[in-house]
Amino acid sequence: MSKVLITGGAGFIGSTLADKLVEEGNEVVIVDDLSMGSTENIPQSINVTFYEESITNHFFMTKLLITNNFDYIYLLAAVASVADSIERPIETHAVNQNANLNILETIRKEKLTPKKIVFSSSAAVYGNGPELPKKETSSIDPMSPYAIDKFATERFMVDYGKLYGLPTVCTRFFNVYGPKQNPKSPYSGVLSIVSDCLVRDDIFTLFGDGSQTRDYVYIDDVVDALLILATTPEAKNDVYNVATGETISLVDVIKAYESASGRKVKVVKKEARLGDVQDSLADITKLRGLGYEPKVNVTAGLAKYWDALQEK
Ligand code: UD2
Repeated sequence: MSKVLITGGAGFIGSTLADKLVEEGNEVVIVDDLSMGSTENIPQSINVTFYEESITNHFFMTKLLITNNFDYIYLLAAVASVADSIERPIETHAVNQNANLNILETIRKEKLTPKKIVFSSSAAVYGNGPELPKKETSSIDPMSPYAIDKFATERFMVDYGKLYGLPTVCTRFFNVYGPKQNPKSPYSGVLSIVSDCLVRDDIFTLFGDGSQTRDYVYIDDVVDALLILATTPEAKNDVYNVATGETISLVDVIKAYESASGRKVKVVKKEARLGDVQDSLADITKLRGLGYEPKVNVTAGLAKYWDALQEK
């Protein structure tokens, strides 16, 4: 049994990871300010402790880290909105970078001994470069405060490893989807918005012509990737794409969702969003080298997603 900290553990990815870790008999501590997450997502178990706190509360975080000396630390808390970071760059910087740096500093200064610190970064760091698929060595071009903070924090993670010997690893998530993803913001993952429209019979606004492609990765594969990265000692002080290595256009993914749900999506078209990336696709050779293999293709993933929504 390991003692695990998940920041952002009430959110979409963090809470699904928590489900899995609890199922495997681990003790899980969650810190989440509920800005995007929800207590409903958190697994009900005596092995879960939940603190409603922001990771920017340095005093709280420092004390928590020292008292627990966690085996594994997953840093998933973030203001995960590019638009928000453009509106409020200083506030989002405090969460997306400074709070994580404080965690690293506490671990270093207090000589804590986690087996792994996993930081969640984003495909946003690649920006709009033409090279496809994106390899971890592809050029990066962070185009928003969000992407800048993700990239800079990756560097802190990697270099805290090299400078001070902390075992860190970073994930560059592509388009993660699945149950528990919060559709409430217009900048939420598109498949959570489509799901919400299907459930409520609302109209879905499609930005652009629908030909834009993404590498949509199902949440269960993402949880697998996180566990592999945490428990593989060679995955250290490095960065990994987390995706499927497959791409599909927005119109096609909507069609696939219509087949999976047996419903029609009502679509209204609008101008493409400013700064929208046309195509995104990951090269996942590096993660595959650690034994990762995505198991859920888009057809299967959308069927699972729809089933989960029906159960709710
Ligand atoms: C993802 C990230 C974003 C940033 C970006 C970097 C998510 C949710 N977003 O944006 O934070 O890291 O990658 O490249 O992971 N769309 C619609 N209607 C809607 C919503 C979206 O047509 O109501 C379109 C949108 O314009 C885009 C596509 O769907 O072309 C996917 O949108 P998204 O926000 O899910 O993901 P993405 O890759 O643009």
